[in-house]
Order: sequence, then C-alpha cells, then structure tokens
Amino acid sequence: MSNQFIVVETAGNVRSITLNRPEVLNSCHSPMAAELQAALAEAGEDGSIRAVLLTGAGRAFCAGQDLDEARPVAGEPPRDFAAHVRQVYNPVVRALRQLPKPVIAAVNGVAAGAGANLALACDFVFASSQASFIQAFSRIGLVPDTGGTFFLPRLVGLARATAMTMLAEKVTARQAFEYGMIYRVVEPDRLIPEARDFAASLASQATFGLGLTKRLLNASLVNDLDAQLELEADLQGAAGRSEDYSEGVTAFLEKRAPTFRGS
Ligand code: LHQ
Repeated sequence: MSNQFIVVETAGNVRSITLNRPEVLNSCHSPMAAELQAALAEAGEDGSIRAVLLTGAGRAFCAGQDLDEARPVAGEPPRDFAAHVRQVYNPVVRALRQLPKPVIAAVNGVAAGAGANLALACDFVFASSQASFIQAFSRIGLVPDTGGTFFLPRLVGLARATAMTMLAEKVTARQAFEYGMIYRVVEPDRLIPEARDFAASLASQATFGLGLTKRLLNASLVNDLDAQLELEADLQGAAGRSEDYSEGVTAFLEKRAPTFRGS
C-alpha cells in the first residue's frame, strides 16, 4: 500500500514507521491513523520483521489528534468522539500491545495528547533530550485517551499521573526518565542512530520468546498472582518448544553466541 502520511521503511529485520505530517507536528487525522493501523498490521504479519521503530518527521513526534479535523462546526451536532476514539486510537494501541515483537518509540520532539500516549504504549521509549510529553487533553476540555489512563498510573503512580493529566504540564524527557516513564534519553543527533541500532540488536534476539514475554507483561497489568503464574507456566511451555530455545541452550552449552531465527 502506498502511504501519504507515514513513511514505512525496512532495514534488515526492522520495520520503521515515521509519522509524516511535520507541518502540523504529525498530528493525527483519520487517513494517517488508517495508514498507521495498516502498517502495524503488516509488521505483525511479516515474519521477517522482528522489531518495529516508530518515530516522527520534523521537530515533533506527534501532537495528538489533528484538532482541525476535530473542530466543532457551527450549526452541526457535536462530533461523536467516542466512535472516533474507538475507530482511530483504540485499534492502534491494541496493535502496539498485541504485536508479538518489540516496538521502540524514538520520540524526537514534543509528544502531546494521543501522541504522548502512543509513545507510552510502545515497549521501549527512547527520547531526544529536547523531547517532551504533554497530556494536553485537559487544556481543551477532553479526557486522556489512547491508553493514557491505563499506562500512566502504572508507570509513574497515581499522584504523578493525576498531576500530568489534570494540569497538562510539559514533562521533559529527563523528567520522564526520572519518573520511570521512558527507557532512555539521548542527545538529539544520536536519537535515530541509537534507536535504530537498538532495534536491530533486539531484532537478532529470540523474537518468539520476546513476543511471549510481552504477552506476559500485558497480562500482568490486570491478572492476579495465580492467573499470572498459570500463564507463565503455559507460555514457558510454548517457549520451551521453540527453535530459539533449542538454539539458545545449545549455544550456551557449546560456549558460543546463539544465532536466533526468531521462531
Ligand atoms: C496542530 C496540532 C494539532 C492540528 C500543532 N492539530 N494542528 C481524541 C478524540 C477526538 C478528538 C480530540 O482528541 C482526541 C485525542 C487528543 O489527542 S486531544 C489532544 C490534541 N492535541 C493537543 O491538544 C495539542 C495541540 N498542540 C499544542 O498544544 C502545541 O502545538 C504543542 C504543545 C504540541 C507544540 O507547541 P509549539 O511547539 O509552540 O508548536 P505550535 O503550536 O506553533 O504548532 C506548530 C503548527 O502545528 C501550528 O500550525 P501553524 O500553521 O500555526 O504553523 C499548529 O496549529 C499545528 N498543530 N498541534 N493537534
């Protein structure tokens, strides 16, 4: 599929997706969201892809919903934002979390509203030291979406999540790192090279097991201990039947580096 609002590239086993509407800070309108949904689905289906990198073109990562698309129109009833969130944002969050391979966000600049929460739904968040995260929703009378009220309290605790969502203050990349919201802060010119190297390195790991680990971590956010122990047992069973386990343990015993195929 040819894309107008995102750029999709493949290098080795890594699929890069770049949000590409820099003139509006990569804010998300329905056509861009449709392209993103399709690109994530393709990355999931393509067995040669073993890590995904998500970033933004220009000076921003993503400024959330394109407010021009969402503006009220005089004389017309209010837009159905519930339907919009279900069609546009929820599928993207589900795709990011259900993709059985790691997703790395390289947050190159401001990430606001749904754009901030898009980043937080990824497995690893690298951020430029000049990036920032703004739960901008309350500034315009809306509530957080795109999984923000699920991930943020779990990442930073209820007190900080309350302040971020109700006050909509800018959180710098360094603060985000200190709060445990993101994985790494990188100098701006090193962001993409480091995130790419990291993604390539992850893509050479035991991808099948990483996918199962992601399932476990997802489930841990809602399961009780017994349910989680059961799931760990089930998925360890699956991991133990994988080619990667066979290779990993053989390589260990032969005192050599493993060559994982990701299955
Ligand atoms: C934009 C946007 C934008 C359009 C910058 N839209 N043009 C779900 C369901 C349904 C409806 C609503 O929303 C949602 C989920 C959400 O995401 S709600 C939250 C939506 N996002 C925001 O409220 C953030 C709005 N943007 C900002 O507050 C600022 O632009 C930030 C803080 C991100 C960056 O500020 P600056 O660095 O000062 O840049 P700027 O404001 O000058 O923006 C540059 C251009 O980008 C500008 O256009 P212009 O033609 O003047 O150069 C902005 O209008 C445009 N832009 N965000 N979301």
